[in-house]
Amino acid sequence: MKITGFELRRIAMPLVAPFRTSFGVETARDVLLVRAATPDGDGWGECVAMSEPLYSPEYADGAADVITRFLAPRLLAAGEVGPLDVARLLEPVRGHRMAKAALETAVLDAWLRARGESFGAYLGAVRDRVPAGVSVGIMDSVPALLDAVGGYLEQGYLRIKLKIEPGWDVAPVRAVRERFGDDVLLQVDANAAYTLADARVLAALDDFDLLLIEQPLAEDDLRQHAELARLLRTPICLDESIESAKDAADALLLGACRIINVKPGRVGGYLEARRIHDLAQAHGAAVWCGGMLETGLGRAANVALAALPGFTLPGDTSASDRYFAQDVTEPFVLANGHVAVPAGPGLGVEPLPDVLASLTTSTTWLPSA
Ligand code: NPQ
Ligand code: MG
Repeated sequence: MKITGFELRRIAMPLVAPFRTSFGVETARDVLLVRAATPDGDGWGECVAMSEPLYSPEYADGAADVITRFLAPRLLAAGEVGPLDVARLLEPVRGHRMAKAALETAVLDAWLRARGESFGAYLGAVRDRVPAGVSVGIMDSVPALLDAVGGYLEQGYLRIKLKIEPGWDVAPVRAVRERFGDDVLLQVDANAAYTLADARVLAALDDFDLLLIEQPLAEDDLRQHAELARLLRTPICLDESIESAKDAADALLLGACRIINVKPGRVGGYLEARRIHDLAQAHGAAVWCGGMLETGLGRAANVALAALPGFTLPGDTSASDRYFAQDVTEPFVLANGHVAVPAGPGLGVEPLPDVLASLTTSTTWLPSA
């Protein structure tokens, strides 16, 4: 497949409510979209980097720069490029996995659309819908949190994830358990806000029958996570620490985690994400699909990935309206707590042209030479 050019498009999406984590508060999602243009049609990829480097070292302006100057030129100079070629062609450039993932996804989408095959079919999905979890931000008060969780449970979400940080951990978890009972699937995510010196607070969470504790310690604290795991009954799940299938193998064999949050952007794309799925399955470890406040484009691919057989826990694959009043595609909706896996070619969804135009803040065309 010959790529005639890439279009980089920045869009600004207001959030329905501020989303607070241990690293900051977001009120809008600043998204970098990549469109791969080919003679057989277009493909879309969404870069999940935030506007600031707070979740990981990548950020949207940096991703746009590295794509423009170093990544897109390698693909545009390569002649015939298929989805399996992208990672190899980009491998000489260190890091920048979210930027690489956006390009690979755009190429894969164009290639699958041309073949009439869906993301789910290509990746190996075995379900036509996936159970939906929801990530609940840090709130100003416990009553406000209970209102938010109650609303999500009423909508049908099948699993609740509470964002935690030092000072907002045991009390909110206890309050949610007391109000909503022991049957709610409940887990927490610290986004690396603790150190091993906080082991006693984290061990206090063992009383609440959580599915997992996500990324309690810093991203490069693999050994410390293994040590913490020996002090807790609750399984540790890693998110930020896992940037590749190699990292996943190291973490599982070290005992640093028993569960992995798979985010395709963080690990360099859907093909590497599938390798982590395969590796975890062989190891008997559970994986689930994380979320980065994706638009319908990124959400479509995530939902397809979450339909693979080893994704045995509900993911952060929420409905579009968890984050956005207006999505760039037809919205993903909850039906009995599940989200449908798109069945059409490629991502199976397309940007709504008028909506896309109204949200766009800049467009850059990168032509092949
Ligand atoms: C996580 N996501 O699992 C992330 C972190 C996160 C759904 O909890 C803008 C863009 C704001 C990406 C806030 C969820 C974000 C973001 C949090 C990602 O750790
Ligand atoms: Mg996380």
